[in-house]
This record gives sequence, C-alpha cells and structure tokens, in this order.
Amino acid sequence: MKDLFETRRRLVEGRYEELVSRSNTPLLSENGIYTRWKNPVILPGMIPPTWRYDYDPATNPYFMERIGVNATLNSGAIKIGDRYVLVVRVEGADRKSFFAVAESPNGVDNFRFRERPVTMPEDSVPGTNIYDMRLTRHEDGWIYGLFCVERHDDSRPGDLSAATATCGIARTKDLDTWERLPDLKTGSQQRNVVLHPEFVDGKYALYTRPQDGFIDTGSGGGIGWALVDDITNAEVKEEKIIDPRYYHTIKEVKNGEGPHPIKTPKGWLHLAHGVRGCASGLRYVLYLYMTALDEPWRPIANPGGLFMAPVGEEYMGDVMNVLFSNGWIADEDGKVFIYYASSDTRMHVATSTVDRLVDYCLNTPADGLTTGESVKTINRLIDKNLDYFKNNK
Ligand code: M1P
Repeated sequence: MKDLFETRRRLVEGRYEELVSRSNTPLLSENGIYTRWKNPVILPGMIPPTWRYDYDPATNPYFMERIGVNATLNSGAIKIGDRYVLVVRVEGADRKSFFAVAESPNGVDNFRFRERPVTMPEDSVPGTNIYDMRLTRHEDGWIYGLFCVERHDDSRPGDLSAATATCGIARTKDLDTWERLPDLKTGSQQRNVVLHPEFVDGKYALYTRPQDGFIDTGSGGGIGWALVDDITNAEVKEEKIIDPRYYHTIKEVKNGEGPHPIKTPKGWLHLAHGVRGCASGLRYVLYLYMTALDEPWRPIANPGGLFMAPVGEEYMGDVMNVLFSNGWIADEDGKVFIYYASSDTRMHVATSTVDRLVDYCLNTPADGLTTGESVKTINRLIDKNLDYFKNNK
C-alpha cells in the first residue's frame, strides 16, 4: 500500500511540476493585431496538490484526490513590482467559486499559486458564490477587487434556481488580506461592475451592467457609467448607458465591461465581452472600444464586430463557445497582456501593444448594422486599395 501511495504521489506531483514550469511559445498572428500563446496559462492541474490531496498515508492510503477542482477561469490581473499577478476564479467540483492568487515572472508562463486561496470576508448578508474579480489600483492608494456575489433569491422560495447578482467590493494592499466593504447598492441586479482607476469630478467612477434578472439583462441596455460619492458605502443613484446592446450585432443579448480601461494618449482603451444567441446557445466574444480621456463615459471609437472569438480547443469546456476576459496588464514599454478564459474552463494569454490596439480601434470601421452597409464598407476599402495601386505602380 505504501508503494501505491508513493507511486501516485510522485505521479501527481510530477504532472503538477510539469504544468507550472513549462515554457510557452507565441503562435503566428494572422491578423497582426494580437498574438495568441500556445499553452493555457492556468489550468485546474496547476492548483497545488496540497489543496487537493490528503498527504497522510494513514488517512489516504490510495493517495486519491479529496477536493476536486473543476475549472480555473475569469481572472483579474495586475502587475505588482515585476510580477504578473492573476486573481483566478477557481471553481471547485462542488460548483463554488473562490479566488486564488497566481504569479508569473514574465506574464506568459510559470504561473504558481500562493500557498493558500484567498479568504474573502463576508458582507453583512453572506453570499453563496463569488466570482469574476476586476482589479483596480486606484489613485486613492488601494487595490480594489470588485466581483459578483450570488445569493439565492428568497423572494421566490420554491424556485431552487432563482438567484440574485450583486457587486461585492473589497480592498487590499497585498492581495492576501482583504477588507470587505458593503456590497454596491443599486436599483437593479448587477454583474461585471468595474472601478475606474481615477477619480472623476472627485468621485469614484464605475462601469456597471444593470440587469433585470440573474441571467437576463432584460431592460438593462448595456454597459453603464455611474459616479459614487463614498466607496465605503457605495450607492449608484444615477446610471447612464455608454455602450449599448444592439440588434444583430455581437452584443445583441448582453455585454459587459472586462477589466478597467487602459489610459492611452488617445483615450481610454476598453476591453469588453459581447453575447449573442445561436442554435448552440449563447456565444461570448471579446470586443474593444475607446472613450475620451477627459470624459471616460463618452465613446470616441467603436470598431465593428468581434476582436477575439474562440478558436480550436477554446470552443470546448464547461460552457461552450465562450471567451471572457476580466484582466489585462499594460507594461510601461507598451506591451499588453490580455488574459482570457475559454469556455469557462481555463486561462490563456494573448499579447499586443497599446499602439496596435489603439490603431485597431481608430481604424476598424464601425458596424453599419445592416448587410448593405457592411458591403459598402468593404467596397470603400477596395476602392482605396485600387487607387493606391494605380498611384503607386
Ligand atoms: O458562462 C459565460 C459567462 O456568463 C456570465 O457572463 P455575463 O455576466 O455576461 O452574463 C458570467 O457568469 C461569467 O462568469 C461567465 O463566464
């Protein structure tokens, strides 16, 4: 029995070490806008074995897994010193999500989790499930984590699937110890709420996503904007939609802000997800947009269509046909690390630069909203190219 225990222990630890220490390689970028990297950066197998296995041969003679991990997905991202840090949503086999911090020296591989997952203090009304943290290093000196808190909807006692989504707020200096602030007060349910990194008119500014129900956004028209006087007792009194949903677009059913926008000389650069329905269910893709530097709520660029959609193995997983991002890091030299989850199962990275992403936003034609307009847009490009060829023989 001791032999079996040792053999399995070595096997499990060997596989874990292989995953956390393998190097990653960039793939060919056909569109020139961003580069995908070959290996996922976080997988369930990278959760430390001490979180999953009982190491005592007396109580676990077969060295079997005691606590399973189902998925490692939607991660917040931040640079701390020279470390690329993700606050990963880890979903256990029991369907409960929690946060865990993983760090890499280069942003593309060798991510290792800290010794323990995050113990997040509860709000006055405890949540059932928490997930999808957006990290913001705010100019007030704190690092904030805003995340979704799910609770059973007790106004529908007979319905076991009835739930509510609320924005949880916590702050930290080190990602280990968190101060929980009261949940955001709003007139509707909320998911995908993101804190803007700067004060606006002396107030905290939020990107919101009002929704009628836990899944359906209903009358919630898209990504909203709201100012909040006091983050320690945050309440949305007024909210306006700055990036609306639209019929027959990639964001027909719903959309949501990704991580907080990156400040660039030409405006705030935003990453978001858009959702549409199709025969195989909901399809989640990523898109970009920009807002004005002095008025972060005012759109200045809306490149049409999707920026990234699932490819290859990204299509498959717990919830198929989903790309979701709530974390990116812009280095001082302009390099951007886009961390995205595929099909609610694993984390990947794609790299680009601020210049390329801004160029993409400012020069990709907007969605004309009809087939006729799309064809006109293509013809305008063909005309431009033919003129160019004629004048540059
Ligand atoms: O399953 C896809 C995603 O569904 C939800 O996204 P949204 O808030 O836009 O409805 C979230 O539950 C998200 O975590 C999940 O990845």
